[in-house]
Order: sequence, then C-alpha cells, then structure tokens
Amino acid sequence: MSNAILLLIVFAILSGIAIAVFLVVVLSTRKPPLEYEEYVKTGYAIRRRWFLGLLLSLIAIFILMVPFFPYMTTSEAMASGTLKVKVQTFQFAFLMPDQLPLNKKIIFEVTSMDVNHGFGLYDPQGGLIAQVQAMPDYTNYLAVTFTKPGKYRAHCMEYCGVGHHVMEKVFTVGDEK
Ligand SMILES: [Cu+2]
Repeated sequence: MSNAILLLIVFAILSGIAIAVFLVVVLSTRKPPLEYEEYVKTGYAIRRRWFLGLLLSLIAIFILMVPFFPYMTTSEAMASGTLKVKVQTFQFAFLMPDQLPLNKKIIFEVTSMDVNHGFGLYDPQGGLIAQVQAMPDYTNYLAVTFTKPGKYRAHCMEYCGVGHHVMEKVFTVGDEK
C-alpha cells in the first residue's frame, strides 16, 4: 500500500471520528436544557468521584512505596549490617570515597561541617536517584544500592553560598576507572 493511500485512509478515519463527535454534540442539544440545580448535582457528583478516586490511589501508592523508603532512624541504621559510608559536606565540596561497590546496599551517613547542604545522587545518565539533606550537628541516613556501574555525581541541592553551583563530587561505582 502506498503512503498516499495509507494517509488517505487515516485522514478518512479521523474525519469520521470528528464528524461523529459533532453529531453527538448536535443531537445532545435536541434535549430540553437541564435546570441549573441538575448541572450542579451532576458536577458535584463527578467532583466527589474524582476526589475519592484520587485519594484512594494516593493512599494505595503511599502504602506500596513504604518498603522502598530510603531514610531511617539512627538506631535502624546502626542495627543494619550493611556498608556505611560517611559523607561530610562543607562549602563547597563533598568529603566521601572516590569508589563505591556495585549491587551492594550502602547506607550514607550524611552530615555537614558548616551550613545546610543537599546531598543529591545522580546516575551516569544524569538522572537523580536519591537525595537527602546534609545538616550541621545531625546525621541523616540514606540507603542506596547502585545497580549500574559507571561515573556517578553528587550535587548540592540546597543553596549554600556563592560556590553552591560548583559543589560537586564525581565517584565511580564498580571497577571502572
Ligand atoms: Cu549548595
């Protein structure tokens, strides 16, 4: 089948759909108009259904995501036997290892030596995979398992001063050099 014929068929189908929609609209105006109260009732019913649907799906999504929650309390982090990696942040750098293992659960212990920073982890494609706040005199725990080898980056995610935009750490996951 040539492209022109195919185009014609697609055009005819789309035109048919458009005409059908117009016909439905035209025919719907034949009925006597609804009273204002009827509109309000229908509108509120639709709104209620949408709201309930949205609420239920949000609750379901929240419950399903709880097992993937990457943050934990100090005692939970201490009780876990997984590899712990200290991350110290300061204006304007991250103090952390240059190399991290692949397919191994890591708990980052993130803190700051001066002001508030953000610890954002980016995969080799530049996608954000995890983030937590770095606060002075406080440690946040962030669990991450790297499943792809390559060069990862940490970026500061909270404005912390004039050098905020250059605050970066490049590290390798896996054996790649
Ligand atoms: Cu910053």
